[in-house]
Amino acid sequence: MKTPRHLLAATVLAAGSLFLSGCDKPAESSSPATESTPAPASTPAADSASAPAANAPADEEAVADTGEPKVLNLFCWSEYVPQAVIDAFTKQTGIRVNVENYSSNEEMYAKLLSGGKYDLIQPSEYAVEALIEAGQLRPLDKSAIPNLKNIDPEFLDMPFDPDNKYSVPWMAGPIGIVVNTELVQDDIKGYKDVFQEKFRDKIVILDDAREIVSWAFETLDIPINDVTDENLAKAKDLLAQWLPLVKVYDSDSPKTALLNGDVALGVVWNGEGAILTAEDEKFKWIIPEEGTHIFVDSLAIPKSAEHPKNAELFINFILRPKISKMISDEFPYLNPNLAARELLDPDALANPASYPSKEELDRMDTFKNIGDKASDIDDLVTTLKVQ
Ligand code: N2P
Repeated sequence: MKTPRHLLAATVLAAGSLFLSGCDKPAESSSPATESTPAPASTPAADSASAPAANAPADEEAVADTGEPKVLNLFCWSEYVPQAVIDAFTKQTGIRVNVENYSSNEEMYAKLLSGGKYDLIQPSEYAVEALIEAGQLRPLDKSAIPNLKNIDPEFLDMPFDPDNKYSVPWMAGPIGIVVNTELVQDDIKGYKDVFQEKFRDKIVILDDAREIVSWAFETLDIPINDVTDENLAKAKDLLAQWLPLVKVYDSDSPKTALLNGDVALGVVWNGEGAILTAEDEKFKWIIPEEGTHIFVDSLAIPKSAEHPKNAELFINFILRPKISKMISDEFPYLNPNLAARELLDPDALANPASYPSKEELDRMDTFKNIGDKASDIDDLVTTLKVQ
């Protein structure tokens, strides 16, 4: 039976050198991380940073002083890194974390290559692949990340980053459908059931061009990485029917429109689906029968990072079982940290949105870097959205 690793092992690295055209020319303007997360008043002084906080909510493992200025510029997906985890890190290390969020890999890639100064980023598998090909990542010092041992071997040594030279898995999961069964009585099985005229203005979907096109490909039985002009033209015809039906595009918190009752159906990240189904049993999670893919999001350090050792300290910190559990408790994606999973509530582990069955995983593909075809996808969806 296939597992995520086997699925990924079956993929072939794409040859494209650009992730999104137009992003290859670094500009003068930079996008520094915001300083919206000042150190709390109780932040320990630099010389006491190696002492664990007295009331730390997590492991009491000692923390080394990296010798770098006490700053970490973190550029991460929205709704993915709990503030409590950042606060615990600052409390234990004295390192202030500046957080800037993004809503797509393409946004992250463009800002990084435009000169953004970030110490740690959170790319998905195809973005890791693109960044490695572009020479934008810094090799990890594994001796600073002993907690890597906690990660499920199935999520290590994946084809997008053999031997985890540059990246450490954060969370993973598929995209799926959420239905408010109080508002929709139909038996929804796949995308074709969601995108129907009768559900016009009752649908929320991710605001992510690569995702949206992949759903059309899956419906048309086209491999999700086979992004040719011909296949994009086929997808365009289908998306021209689908997208006018959508009420809300939201990659940050698609659950909100469903919780508010603004919409009745969604195509969302698995963590969002898990929150909804745990919140109210009227929400049902469905793996689309046409197919879906599994994303594997990682932490990685840009080549241009000014505080790479602080970044490695953060990576090792979040790999602690209790810290990783804090992440899962707030953002219930598929956690590849086996030591953390042992600490999770049985209900959390039984949530089918967070943890798909082997049979479901068996059918999931993964995105690969498609080079400058990414800009064709972006253009296609942008055009159709304003129709
Ligand atoms: C979290 C977004 C998940 C990213 N808000 C999926 N690659």
